[in-house]
Amino acid sequence: RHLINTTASVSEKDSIIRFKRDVLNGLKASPKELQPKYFYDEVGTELFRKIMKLPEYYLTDCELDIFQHKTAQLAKLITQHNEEFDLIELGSGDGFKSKHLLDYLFHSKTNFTYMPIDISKSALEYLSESLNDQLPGMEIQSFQGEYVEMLAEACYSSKRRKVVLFLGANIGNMELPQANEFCGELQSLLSPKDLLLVGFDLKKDPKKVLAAYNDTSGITSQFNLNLLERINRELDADFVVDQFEHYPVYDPISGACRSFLVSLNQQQVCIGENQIHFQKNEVIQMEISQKYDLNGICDLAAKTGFKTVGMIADSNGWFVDAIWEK
Ligand code: AVI
Repeated sequence: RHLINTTASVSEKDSIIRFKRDVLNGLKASPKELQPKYFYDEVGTELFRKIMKLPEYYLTDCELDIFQHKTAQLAKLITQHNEEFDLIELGSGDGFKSKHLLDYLFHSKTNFTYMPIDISKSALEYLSESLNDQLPGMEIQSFQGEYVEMLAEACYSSKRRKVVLFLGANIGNMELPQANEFCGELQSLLSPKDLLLVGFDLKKDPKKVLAAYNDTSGITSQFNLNLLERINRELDADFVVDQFEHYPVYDPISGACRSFLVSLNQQQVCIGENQIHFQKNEVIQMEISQKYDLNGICDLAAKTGFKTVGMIADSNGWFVDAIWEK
């Protein structure tokens, strides 16, 4: 029987309070910043689906290539101890990559429960429904909320070995010290022999990287600007969105690809009872998409208490899924 139940971390009212607090703190800071986790309301989730289909946005195709064509290799690595396990996915989205692995495991009669965690309620609903159709009988328990909080919940309800998936180069949306801290937190929630599989986008031709965040059809620009629209919708604000312009940059040495919104004029924005002032050309830092090299990945594992047990790359060698054991 299909088991779907969703645990949510905070009430809708609390999440609005957190959103407002983070937005105001970010816009009162210098330089101004907004947190990329807030991109993913319903409109943003839909725009990100479009980004993943863009010809310039190679990341998704690369990781899909791994999940589609190296499924047996992946499955072998994660089922190595031949025990039942819980497969927890952080930031599952619509799960279209992991579905290849789920399908493989399900049809090879592996005993596991799939536990997707996502900030987006609509993505989780869509995922549960589609899995219900495609893999009827697979056990699913979903968790809506922030990664670490919900992973703690998932670990609390899991009584078996755990395999945690963190795909899509989501780790790239953290600054390096934050990624260290995050992996350390995951490590402390896991038990010896549990696994963590992390997707990393690799450093490559800088033009290729930059183009992925500067598509000619302007979807990535809309994706960034949607956060201002979301603030207008949810926090009673009055951003004039066409007074801001998307500006991405890539530094091939550090591997940091960053996106900014530039204020095209001096302007004043109200967010509820708060006023935020923008100088002409002042920027809001929106997102980092960090690119790694193999040494950086092994370093991160070692520093946070993991042993690298596998690295699977796509056929171009642009992206890797690293498998780490606690
Ligand atoms: C979700 N994350 C890994 C994407 C990335 O590539 O950093 C988000 C994104 N931002 C702009 N395009 C895609």
